[in-house]
Amino acid sequence: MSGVTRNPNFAKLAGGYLFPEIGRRRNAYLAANPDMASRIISLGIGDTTLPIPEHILGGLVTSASKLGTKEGYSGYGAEQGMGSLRAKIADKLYGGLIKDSEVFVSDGAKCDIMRIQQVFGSDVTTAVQVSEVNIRIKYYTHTLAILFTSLQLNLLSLTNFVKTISCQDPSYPVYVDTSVMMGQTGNINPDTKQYENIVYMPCTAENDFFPDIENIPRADIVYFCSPNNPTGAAATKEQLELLVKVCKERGSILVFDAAYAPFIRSPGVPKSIFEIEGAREVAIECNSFSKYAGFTGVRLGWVVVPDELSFADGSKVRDDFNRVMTTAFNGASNIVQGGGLACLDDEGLAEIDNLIDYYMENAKLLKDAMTSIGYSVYGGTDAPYVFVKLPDGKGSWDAFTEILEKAQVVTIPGAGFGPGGDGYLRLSAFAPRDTVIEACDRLKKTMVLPVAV
Ligand code: PL4
Repeated sequence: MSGVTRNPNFAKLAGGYLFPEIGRRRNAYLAANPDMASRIISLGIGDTTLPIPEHILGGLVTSASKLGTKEGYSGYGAEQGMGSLRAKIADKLYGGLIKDSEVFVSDGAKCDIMRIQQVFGSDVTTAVQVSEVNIRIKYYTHTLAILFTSLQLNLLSLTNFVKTISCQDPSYPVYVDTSVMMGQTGNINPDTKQYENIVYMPCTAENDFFPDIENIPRADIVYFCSPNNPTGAAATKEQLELLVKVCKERGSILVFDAAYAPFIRSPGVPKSIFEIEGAREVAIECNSFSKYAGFTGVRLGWVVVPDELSFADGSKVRDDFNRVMTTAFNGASNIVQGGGLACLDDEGLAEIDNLIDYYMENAKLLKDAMTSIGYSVYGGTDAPYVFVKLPDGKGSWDAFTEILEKAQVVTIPGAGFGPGGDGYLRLSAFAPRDTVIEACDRLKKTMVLPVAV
């Protein structure tokens, strides 16, 4: 045992991270039912399954090959990413709405969320209140002795959170879990399953998956993901205009996760928060090639921090993010950035469209299957996730277990994304087509509802 005190924030975390927990339960089921191993179908973790298409793969291969030549070899690169890739992202994906210098290329959106957290810091002040000190003074012949007979320190409501954060409920668990690790929150309330000092913004079928933002308390940092994981809801232009307006009025910073932007097919739905007027003074956007191009294992993402975004003292958020990137990150792999450049060629963008068409056809099959057996189903039109409403009173972890046992299909319980997700199941459309068809068939046989929900 070391003499080092454990970071108390880790003790606040309620259980393990969601996705390994899904894997643990699946493995426990298989350990008890080894004959089912070949039947398992995963509609669980949102991980891409199609191979990387030819042109994009060519970009990866070419940049790897260059490293074997004297002329093509490169070592450490700029921590912010290759100038050519930053420029191409700004041009091809933002059509000039942002500048190259505002793009920070990275190893993925999940890691960026933690790095953004490091910019905000824990900002927790702790005070120790000395409530009672009893001092007795005794006088000896040659000595004045002061004896502390009792010293009582009271730690009463001593944690004063200077910053507050807010996020959609349900949402990708990384926003909440990293906030807890950073010390931005208090403990979890066992009844509500919500952490102290997080403003939860309910997003369910009842409010069409968009929070009543004007009537929700202010927070310093607002996390918002659209198209949303897990609900699959993509916020409209009007909704995002309201979100930006409210953040601006309240002096909040919006962290906008657009990792599923390429799945948006509905006309007029924004793919970036910077399509909204005023967002440059309010928002940071994180994004990723993971779901665009099947780079979940390759690892490439980016963050946009506009020049206009500043802290209360007038200092630029961009400068502090740059400080984190240069100090704690050594740049995305040069091989991978070559793949990113190929993604943004016309041929690469066409290949990305084909990948997304394939996954969206899967989403349609899943949606149709669940609707045909009586469920109310959301998402799946502008996002690769289908969000299924369970019958009233049915917990999402129970439904997860039942489907695993009856159909050998792995899903993700909505409760894993926050208390607002209980009563729903998330189905991922990233599985291979034949397994999606088979999963639909099994779900239709085993999950049929007597009445529609
Ligand atoms: C499992 C809203 C998936 N082990 O790949 P990245 O880091 O560029 O992007 C991760 C990411 C960022 N933002 C949102 C996401 O939904 C994701 C990926 N989420 C899912 O099934 O919900 C993969 C989860 C992976 C993880 O923990 O991220």
